[in-house]
Amino acid sequence: GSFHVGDYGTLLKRFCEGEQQCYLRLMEDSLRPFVPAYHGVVQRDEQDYNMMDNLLTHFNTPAIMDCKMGTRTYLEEELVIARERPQPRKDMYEKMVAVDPEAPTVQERAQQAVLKTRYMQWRETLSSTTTLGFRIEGFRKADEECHTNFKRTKSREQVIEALDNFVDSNTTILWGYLRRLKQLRQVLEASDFFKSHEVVGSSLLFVHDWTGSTGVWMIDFGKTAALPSHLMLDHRTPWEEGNREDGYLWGLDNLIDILSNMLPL
Ligand code: 4IP
Ligand code: MN
Repeated sequence: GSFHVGDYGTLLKRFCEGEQQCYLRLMEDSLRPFVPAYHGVVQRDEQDYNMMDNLLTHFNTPAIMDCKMGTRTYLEEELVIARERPQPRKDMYEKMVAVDPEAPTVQERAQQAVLKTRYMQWRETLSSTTTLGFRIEGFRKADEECHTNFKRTKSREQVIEALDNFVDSNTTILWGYLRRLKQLRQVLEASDFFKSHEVVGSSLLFVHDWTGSTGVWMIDFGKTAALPSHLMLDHRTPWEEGNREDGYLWGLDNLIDILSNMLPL
């Protein structure tokens, strides 16, 4: 995989320059408490890695969940490339028919391949990404297998069922997550980093354990891109090609609303 557990509570993630730039800026931003601390680049067996805090260190056999945020999961520049130099992908065709044999078009079936942007859009509308602005990618509860069967988890009811399963209906844990997400929203709304970046394919990592500790952090900035200096995003305006909006805050609003409604009044 692209991860290794490093020494002294750190994590090594395969080096990506764009992600490094994000972490360097995030360490100077008000969002710092909501991302893993960044410790620079290290080399292992000829491969470079970004070194960061392992967020699980201070938990006791934690449960973890990855929610991919935003209404769009590919970059605008990937759309441009798809039009100028289309590169149909057989691996994505295979992933598509494995979930829904009816999904490919006649032309895609003939090629046995789909464009990446087409695959990503299909994943967005099959899941809750388009309708809620986030999707559950997977979770693992303490001493359990990973649950990653959420490609078709789309409706509000399906999302609630999955979240309730993840927290074992524990309202203390739910309160902890809700409080933290509301703090995150406040900080995001004022963050210089957030205003000036298109945040695509980034996840929120949820962590809790049986002691009742909870935490949520922003992770995965491989497709988070700095905007031209004249442009700023509000992360709620619907995306139209060219405006670079990502729907991140709209998705967070929906997630907060859903968790609030799962709690007794
Ligand atoms: C994956 O699709 C995820 O969207 C990956 O995003 C994406 O990586 C992969 O693109 C794509 O195949 P499934 O989740 O349906 O398997 P993430 O890394 O956030 O999970 P990118 O490169 O877009 O980050 P390819 O091009 O790496 O295959
Ligand atoms: Mn991810």
